[in-house]
Amino acid sequence: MDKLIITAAICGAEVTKEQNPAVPYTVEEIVREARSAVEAGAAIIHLHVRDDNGTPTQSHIRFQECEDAIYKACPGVILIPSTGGAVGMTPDERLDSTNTSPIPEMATLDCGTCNFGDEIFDNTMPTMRAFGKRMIEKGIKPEYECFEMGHLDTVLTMARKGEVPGAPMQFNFVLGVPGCTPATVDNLAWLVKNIPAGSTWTATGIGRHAFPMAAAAIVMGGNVRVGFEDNLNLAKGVPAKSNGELVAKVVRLANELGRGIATSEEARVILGLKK
Ligand code: KMH
Ligand code: ZN
Repeated sequence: MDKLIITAAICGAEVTKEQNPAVPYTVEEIVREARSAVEAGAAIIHLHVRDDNGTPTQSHIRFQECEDAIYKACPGVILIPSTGGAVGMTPDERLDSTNTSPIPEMATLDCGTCNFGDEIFDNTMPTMRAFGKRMIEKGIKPEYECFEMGHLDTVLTMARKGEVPGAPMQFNFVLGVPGCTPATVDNLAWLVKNIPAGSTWTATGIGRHAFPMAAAAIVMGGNVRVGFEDNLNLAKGVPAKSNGELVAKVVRLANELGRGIATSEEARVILGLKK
């Protein structure tokens, strides 16, 4: 089994300091959280950015500022900027995060429309085709985010038609978003069973499902995402003081279960970013 790649989703677009004061908004706070996650064992940072007042933005200028500062603090880390942004943003607005220099190695590509709590996360076929075209043109490897079982079939069909980048594909199964596919081992196993041979995958459990999904992924040979975007607590009623604390808990689980932790360079090889 390959070493475990841990992704830290340090910020997200929805969570606030009112929910957990360690949620980062400013560039300095984002760097602090990225550093804590990388020092704890994360190979990848999934990045959303905010204005200083906490408002989510997809401005490439803000992404550039944050990415430059993160690379300086955490040399060699893999960054996966979000093209999901926040619910309600336009496709053009969302894609602006890919206009940084250097061009991102990877970016998320969300694989279908779904409920998202009380809202709708809109990912129409034309939107996804536009995102796929951009990533093919720019040589960006997508992380295919599936929130629903049907999202997998959607993106596999698009890949067969050449509308999104193909093999080797990296999937992130985000399970437990209210209104979407529940975070169960059965659901995760079905998704994993149906990905093409040679693909890689990550499991993300939302809220209280974060660590059960992490444990499942560790033993199933997948990879794990944790972070404030998905879960604010280290345990029931215990807010995490940093993203690093969430990553450290995954490292402890992996150690107990005998799975080594990948560095960013090792993750690049596992993900096919580097031969
Ligand atoms: N903020 C969510 C609506 C992504 O990063 O690509 C979508 C999201 C997915 O976070
Ligand atoms: Zn995200």
